[in-house]
Amino acid sequence: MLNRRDFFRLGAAAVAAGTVSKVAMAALPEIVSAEHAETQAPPMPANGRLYHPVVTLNGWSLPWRMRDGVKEFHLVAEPVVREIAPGMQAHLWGYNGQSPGPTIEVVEGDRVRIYVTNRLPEATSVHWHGQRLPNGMDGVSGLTQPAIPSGKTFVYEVEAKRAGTFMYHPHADEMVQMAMGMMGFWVTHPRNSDFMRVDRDYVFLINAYDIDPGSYTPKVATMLEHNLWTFNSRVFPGIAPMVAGQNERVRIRVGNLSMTNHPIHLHGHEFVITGTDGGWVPPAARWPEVTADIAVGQMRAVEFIADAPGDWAFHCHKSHHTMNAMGHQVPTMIGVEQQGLVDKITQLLPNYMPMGESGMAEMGEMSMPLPENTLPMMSGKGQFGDMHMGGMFTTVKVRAGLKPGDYSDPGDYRHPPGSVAHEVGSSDAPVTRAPEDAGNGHEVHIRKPGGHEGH
Ligand SMILES: [Cu+2]
Repeated sequence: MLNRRDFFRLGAAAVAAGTVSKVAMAALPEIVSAEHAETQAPPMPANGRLYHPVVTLNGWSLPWRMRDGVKEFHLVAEPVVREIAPGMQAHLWGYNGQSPGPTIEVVEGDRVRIYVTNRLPEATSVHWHGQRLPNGMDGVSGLTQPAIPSGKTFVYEVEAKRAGTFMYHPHADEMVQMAMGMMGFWVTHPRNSDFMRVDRDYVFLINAYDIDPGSYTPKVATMLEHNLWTFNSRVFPGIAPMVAGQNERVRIRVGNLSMTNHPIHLHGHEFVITGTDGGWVPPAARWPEVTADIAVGQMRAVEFIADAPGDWAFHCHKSHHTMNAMGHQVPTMIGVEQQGLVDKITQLLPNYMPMGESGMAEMGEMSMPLPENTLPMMSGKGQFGDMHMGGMFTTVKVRAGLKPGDYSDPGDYRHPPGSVAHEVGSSDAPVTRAPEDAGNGHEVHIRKPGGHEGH
């Protein structure tokens, strides 16, 4: 966790490079960029109505300028280099230095003016997904406005009509621009800052990329067979943990702008769905879940009391989505002896990625050569060893005694003595056959065949 101030760079030099005249640009709000993918601690609002800011996972919120009672933001659509996880960078398109773009936070009733400068090589627009606004501010190029040409700045003016959770993304060459990472989060906080108050309020977007091992730019025509399944354009182990003090009320808001649904699963707690793109769910209509399936174009806000200390897994339940770059045409190699062949094959095919012969867990151990700028298919070390995870996986770290507003990683959970699953003395333990199978009602002890060490 780094202070957001460390990352702000006033973009005066970059502004001058655009085709908008310096005189016109001088009237625009300054351009603020983020240069790193670290989660930036949320500041309290500097002016305007009070609200309790959200924490954008591996992201940040865009500062505004207050002018004549209007909150003015400046988004810049531009090519960016995003670190997907340590060891891999992707050449994406995004906003203000990163993909996804910064989170926009306003309060119900705010008048909002958003300048959008296009530094992409093609026209774009911004659609404010889920908002009540004048039709001409809806951002659908061709339908509600001309597209924003390269080098030009357009302005959107809206009133934040409804509190809730929203997203923004282009509605111009959408397939390409969203596959390249153009999207962001928008939160309209309730006018009464105590309404639906929580202690921690996390937000992130679900997205996905198809970047061949050894390359940097997503293949934009891929519809489903992506090889990087991401939360806010990050994969495990690059996704920040969500920390919570014990017994705090936690909200996690997830928007899905990928091309398939994602059943998002939390360990160790039950949650309720308190919000969708359409608004807050009335208390009587909420039901408990441990997995929320989030369809394409949907947003879900889930809430729970973080009453169980620990490092709890939080992930997409599609097991292929908790892995990193892998070919999807790979043969199953379980049982095939290949260790001696790898070096010879690599001489012929430098990008060859051997697949496991006793399952795929060994893929995480990096004993095999990888092309440059490629993450292992699954990796991540926990305090007890390899985790064999990648993609859409992170943790909710619940600790007693965390200070409000402290979002730093508390490290590994220290388990109370005797509370961790452990090996028992013998793998030849007797197995008790169920009474109905035993015929005469007596317990029958069967030895397990082989007597191998079990996993
Ligand atoms: Cu998924």
